[in-house]
Amino acid sequence: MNERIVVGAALYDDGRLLAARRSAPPELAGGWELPGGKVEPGERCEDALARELREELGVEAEILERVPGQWPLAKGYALRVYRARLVSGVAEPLEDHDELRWLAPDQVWSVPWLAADVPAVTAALGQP
Ligand code: 9L3
Ligand code: MG
Repeated sequence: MNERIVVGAALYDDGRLLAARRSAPPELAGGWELPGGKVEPGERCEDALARELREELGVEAEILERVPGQWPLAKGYALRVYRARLVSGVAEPLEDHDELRWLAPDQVWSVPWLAADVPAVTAALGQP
């Protein structure tokens, strides 16, 4: 069976974690997520994530280690998360998001994360 994988980034800069508010689709709009997207056929997860961060945020990021675990999404997809480090660029909501926030450690739970992202963020925080 084909694995339908969505990759998300626990993207850090200066100790802060990036949260992105979705603007689409309607059922997810307003929810906050770790930015990322679908892995294309034949694409490495790390390459897909770097591509998505370029497309969605306009930044270059170094993709670091995978956060252990995998979390179910709609339509048979599963979310995998990698820690990542901002290398260059200023993150902007170019695609699929209408707001970004860099969250200090004590602010991480100040946004309403999408349900699927709550366990993923929890797991990502477990690896400081
Ligand atoms: N999704 C959930 N949490 C995330 C990401 C990156 C994606 N952190 C869900 C939203 C969509 C699906 O995965 O239903 C595909 O994501 P995208 O390609 O629309 O970003
Ligand atoms: Mg996306």
